[in-house]
Amino acid sequence: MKLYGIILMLFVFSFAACQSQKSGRGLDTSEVAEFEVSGLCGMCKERIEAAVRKGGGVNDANWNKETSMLKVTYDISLLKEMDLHKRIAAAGHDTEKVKAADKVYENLPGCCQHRDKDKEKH
Ligand SMILES: [Cu+2]
Repeated sequence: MKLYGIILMLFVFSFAACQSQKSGRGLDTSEVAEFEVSGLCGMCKERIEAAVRKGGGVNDANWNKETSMLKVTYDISLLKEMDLHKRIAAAGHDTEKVKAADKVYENLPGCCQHRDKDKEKH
């Protein structure tokens, strides 16, 4: 009975070792998040992608101007999805979950002011 237990444990350990080898570098903690971020032009794209990378933990970021969808590959051992939203909002862009502060938003170049423009017609 004891021998059976030892064999079972050996089996479990070798299975775990095999699993961690598969991912290449130990436990794989990369995760992909995809959500909507307001923006208008190529400058917005650069700003959004730079903002989400700022501070590290992000391996890849790509914002699509046509669909307004941002796809981010990030390390879940370092960041939560909400952190991504906060970083983008801090740069003046609204996301599905976090809105940018008005002060930051108003400092964006005119062509990047993605909210309702009617209230500020010159
Ligand atoms: Cu822009």
